[in-house]
Amino acid sequence: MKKKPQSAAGANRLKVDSARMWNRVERLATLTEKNQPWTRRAFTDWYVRSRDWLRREMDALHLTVSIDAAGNLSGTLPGGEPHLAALASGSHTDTVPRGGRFDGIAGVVAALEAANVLAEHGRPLKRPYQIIDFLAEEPNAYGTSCVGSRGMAGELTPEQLDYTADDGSTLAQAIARSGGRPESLGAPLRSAKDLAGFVELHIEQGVVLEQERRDIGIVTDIVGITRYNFSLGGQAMHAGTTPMERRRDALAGAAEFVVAVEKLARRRASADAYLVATVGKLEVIPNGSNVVPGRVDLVLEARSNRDTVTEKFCRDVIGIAKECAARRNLSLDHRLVSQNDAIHCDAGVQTAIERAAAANGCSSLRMPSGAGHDAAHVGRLCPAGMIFIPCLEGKSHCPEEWTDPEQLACGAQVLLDSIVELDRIIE
Ligand code: HGY
Ligand code: MN
Ligand code: MN
Repeated sequence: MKKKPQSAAGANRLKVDSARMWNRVERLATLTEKNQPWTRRAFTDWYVRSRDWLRREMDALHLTVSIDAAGNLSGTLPGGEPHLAALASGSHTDTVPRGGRFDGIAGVVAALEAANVLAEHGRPLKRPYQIIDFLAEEPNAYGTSCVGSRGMAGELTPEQLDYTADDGSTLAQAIARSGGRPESLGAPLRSAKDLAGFVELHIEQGVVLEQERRDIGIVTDIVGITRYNFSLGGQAMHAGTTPMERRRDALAGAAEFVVAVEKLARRRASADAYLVATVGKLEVIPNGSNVVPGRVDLVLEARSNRDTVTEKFCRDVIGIAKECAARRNLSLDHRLVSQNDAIHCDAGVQTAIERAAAANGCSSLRMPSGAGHDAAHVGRLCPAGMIFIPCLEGKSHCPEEWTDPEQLACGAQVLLDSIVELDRIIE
């Protein structure tokens, strides 16, 4: 990022409206599957309704609203020099099953608030400012997470676009249903020519800021995430009449595999290589209490800030699966679902965030992200960074997820001031 000399970054005259933001958080929280708070899965009716609401909010601010080929919904506020590359902020509004009200949503609401304040002051930026709601950030019926931001970065593969959900539709069809143009995907949709910088606000989804009593996390790195589907095949049999030695129990094999994955991840995690591995999704077929499990489908994900560590871990885990299946006379299929490398956040963006936090009297801390984010993909197109705000006891991906209105307002003010600062210093 080419920058002008930094001047004293005083807190600027533009102030976010905390109550207005909180109203938007509460409005979005009503758009959820009933009796499963909070569940708004990508590509479902509730998700379509939440995007319709967001589009109306953008229209009300007279933003130029569009959906790109990857299905990302964006609103653009013109700048004083419209030919300049835009500055952008955003996140996602889809949730995990029975997730929270802030994961992704806080970033979209804060980005919208920045547009709201800028619009109220009649274009105080040189550059266009864009708010983006990225399509399907969470893993969904089509396997791949970060669908919209991967698509924007030109990272969606033909195999991922062909991935077929249980209802027989493909990811490409789901993107088209969301207003995208999957036939135009493949190359990056944006470049530094039209995107000068990107900042994403997100709840930390961890306990560091709360324990360190800091207001703002300045994200230094975002982990890479690799996801595999594994399918172990045995033989469904009567649970009462099949002696133990005659079984090919797919779930017993899967259980041994999952414990081995956990043990290996504990051994491989180290001070200089963050590594976590999880089997969070597992399906037993036919899943009857009196049937020896005939098949198990599971998803394994591994994350690290060092790509070579993830690669070796996944290779070794596949070896463990093959050995376990052979010993138990089970069949084994495995398939790579998605993979993205770790990314370093732009140093100039980190500095702008740090200065904006200081100008607002907010304490801050530089830290890595163990969660994946859309910024990890946008960061392959332009200088990108992230602002973390604390969340209660680090809880996330659960209904107990919480951040205070004051914490959200503090983060949104730092976001706005970072955007203003970047507009000033990027040449
Ligand atoms: O899974 C993640 O890291 C993100 O919350 N989708
Ligand atoms: Mn999430
Ligand atoms: Mn998220």
